[in-house]
Amino acid sequence: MRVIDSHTEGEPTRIIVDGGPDLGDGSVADRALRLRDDHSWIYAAILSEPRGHDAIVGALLVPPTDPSCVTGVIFFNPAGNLGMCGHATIGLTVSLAHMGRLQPGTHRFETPVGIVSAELLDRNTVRVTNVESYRHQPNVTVNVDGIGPVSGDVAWGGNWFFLTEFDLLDLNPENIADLTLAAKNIRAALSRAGVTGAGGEEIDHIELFGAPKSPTAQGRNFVLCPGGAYDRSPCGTGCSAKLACLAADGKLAPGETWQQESVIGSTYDCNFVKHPSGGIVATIQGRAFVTSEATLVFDADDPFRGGLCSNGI
Ligand code: PYC
Repeated sequence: MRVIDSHTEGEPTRIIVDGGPDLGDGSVADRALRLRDDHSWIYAAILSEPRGHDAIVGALLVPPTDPSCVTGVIFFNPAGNLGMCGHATIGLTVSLAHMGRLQPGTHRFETPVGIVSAELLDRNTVRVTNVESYRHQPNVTVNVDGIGPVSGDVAWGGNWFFLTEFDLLDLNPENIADLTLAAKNIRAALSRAGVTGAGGEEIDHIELFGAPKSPTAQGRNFVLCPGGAYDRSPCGTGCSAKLACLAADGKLAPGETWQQESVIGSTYDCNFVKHPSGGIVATIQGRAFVTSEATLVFDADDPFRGGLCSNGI
């Protein structure tokens, strides 16, 4: 299996360019379900140890159903499928350009949750226009183990997020273990309380906000992804969810720039336009760099050829 690796503002992406499973026909959403139901071995085999680690997001390219799209793409991490992925869309665009498959300009990608576009501004810089984002529920309070009551908003940015201001810990790399535990406890509290996204969908991303360190940024975040990894980048779908909440509160105007800083200090420049259905359409600009082009080998004699799960077995 041939892959190309990149990182976007610190967060890694591994794109399968050849040798991935054949998911047949149908919408990209249907084929994403087929990946989950019939080929879930791919999550650990490609992303987890010994070939990778928990933070990597994978991207499987599939033929698009919409001919205006360069490709269909299904994003996943070691815990399963993602709806959309902002950092991986930036990584995908830069990687396809690196391979000579894309030129500077605007390109469309078909994801399970809708069509997104990516403008390649230079060999590393991409501006992604996401699917519609919206706030689903404002000011939800849950009782969190080890913390007590925590209030925040539930919003859609291509994945489901719970977003909360967090002042119990500084959002810096030294606190990542404690931030991860706090975010996992918030996620468990939401699940216990039956708080979900629309249609009962699980809220699998938790986004904690604090004061920015850079004078040019408006906010800093820590994002827990499905499973146990945190996003090294400011999280494209998480920024989209954040902008939807800021727009709903009247705290950010269309076209105004919001610079979001990640827990490691990398940034995205974001803004939005209103969507006729009531939500917003966010654009996220960041940089990606190709880090390797590789062939993954699956040796029939290797007892761990299917990868290790995130708990090490
Ligand atoms: O950038 O949208 C994103 C993302 C989701 C999970 C990891 N990165």
